[in-house]
Amino acid sequence: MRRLFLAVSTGLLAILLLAPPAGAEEVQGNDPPGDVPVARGDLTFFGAIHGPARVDLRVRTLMGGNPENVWPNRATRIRWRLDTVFAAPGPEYYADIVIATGVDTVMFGKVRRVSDNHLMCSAQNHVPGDNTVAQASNVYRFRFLRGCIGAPLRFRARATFIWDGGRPNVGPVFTDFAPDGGPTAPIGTPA
Ligand SMILES: [Ca+2]
Repeated sequence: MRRLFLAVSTGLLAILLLAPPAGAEEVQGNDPPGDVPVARGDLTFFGAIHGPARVDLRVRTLMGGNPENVWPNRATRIRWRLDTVFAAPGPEYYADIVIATGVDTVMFGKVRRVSDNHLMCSAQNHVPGDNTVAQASNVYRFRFLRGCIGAPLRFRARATFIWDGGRPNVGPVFTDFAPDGGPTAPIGTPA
């Protein structure tokens, strides 16, 4: 069983790290380990792909795990800040990976418009569809239709891991940015 699980897990990881499709533009980079004191909230890599149909966002962390099992609360999240109107300061959209607790704890991906917090698109772990969210080992991926962020010609992206160590909104919160200096260069329109 252990060997089977490992094979499945490795296969999923390979899918998560696939090269961008033809006609897609990708920006990626590394982030230093150890710049926040929580290994599971410590970004070491980010990659954002602007594909012909979808935006594909991936991060790696120093230590991985299924958020449904290892994230402490609903305030802890991976937050992508997506800038689609460069003349206006700040991001126009957030693409978040979060957990929600009902009968079970479930990982969700949610795209929200910053101006009014409107939910543009969502995805649920293990549920196939136009928009998907997935985790394998220490890779976290959120993939969604371009229309979820208004189908811009270009966007700039910045990943954030927000780790809330205590009860939500109580106690220390550790935030790791990638890139550190600000959002990426514009990621161009698909060919
Ligand atoms: Ca880091």
